[in-house]
Amino acid sequence: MEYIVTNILLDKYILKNGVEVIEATPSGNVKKKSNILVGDRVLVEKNYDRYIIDKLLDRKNYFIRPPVANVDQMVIVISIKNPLPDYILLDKEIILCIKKNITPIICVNKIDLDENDKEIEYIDSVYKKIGIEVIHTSINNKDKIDNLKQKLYGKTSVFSGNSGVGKSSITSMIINEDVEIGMLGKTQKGKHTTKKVSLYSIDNCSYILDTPGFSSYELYDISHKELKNYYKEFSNLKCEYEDCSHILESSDICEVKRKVNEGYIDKGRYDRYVYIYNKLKEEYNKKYK
Ligand SMILES: Nc1nc2c(ncn2[C@@H]2O[C@H](COP(=O)(O)OP(=O)(O)O)[C@@H](O)[C@H]2O)c(=O)[nH]1
Ligand SMILES: [Mg+2]
Ligand SMILES: [Zn+2]
Repeated sequence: MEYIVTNILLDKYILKNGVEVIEATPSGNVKKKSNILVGDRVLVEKNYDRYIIDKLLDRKNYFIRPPVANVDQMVIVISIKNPLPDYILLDKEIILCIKKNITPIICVNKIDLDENDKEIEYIDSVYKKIGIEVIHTSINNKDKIDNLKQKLYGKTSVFSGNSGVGKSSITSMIINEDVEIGMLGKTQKGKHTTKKVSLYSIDNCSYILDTPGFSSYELYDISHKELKNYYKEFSNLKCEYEDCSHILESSDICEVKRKVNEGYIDKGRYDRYVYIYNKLKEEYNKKYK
């Protein structure tokens, strides 16, 4: 039978299939070959009264920090104020999602603070245009949180976004349990806590990861030269040079630059592209020069 790994406690694996929860240990073979992660799908055999993990099924994706496999969705939480949106972080998370084959959903939170905020309009117009779903939430509005909850159905999701945007508040409403609200996340610099991650089960087929986000080091695997491939609004545009970085060339020969000048591509997205490009290039030069 197939199960999903929801917790790992030393050498014990807590597995779930629908309402059934069991405890299992990996066979010697599985243990030798691979490191089982939370989120993994495994096949289990019963040997007398013990459950043995016989096989680790192929993964859709996996991460090292936090150690988790088969993430379907990332709910990227942004608040319209307190704190203001961090658009560089948002764009980086989207790049990571594309790289790891994860569906991003942008969750604009704290809309109770100002329903007509200009940030809401900006996010709606720019990000829907590049094919990303945008939803609005407030922890004071149960219908809106329920709407988000429906989007999680049947999937394994992770919440991301900077500190204070409302990740813990939203997730505790979704799972009906207290998550540390108003506390600093566990990702402060220099504090590499070894806390094991686990999956919260919302119903019998939907899960959320109990730790926010992924460390940005995953992003730094991308070379600056490839970065443009992660921008949907650049695809199908033909610049004079095929390897155009869309940065140095003039708008006579760079179609992307022309579209920015004409207002078809959002200037903010483009400026952040240049910023992230330069950061990746710095990283690259540090490594290889
Ligand atoms: N007005 C308002 N405040 C919120 C909302 N969501 C969260 N907060 C507040 O924002 C602060 C940070 O929330 P928290 O869930 O800890 O954010 P996290 O750091 O992303 O986990 C807390 O004081 C929450 O009460 C919301 O929708 N509206
Ligand atoms: Mg939190
Ligand atoms: Zn170009």
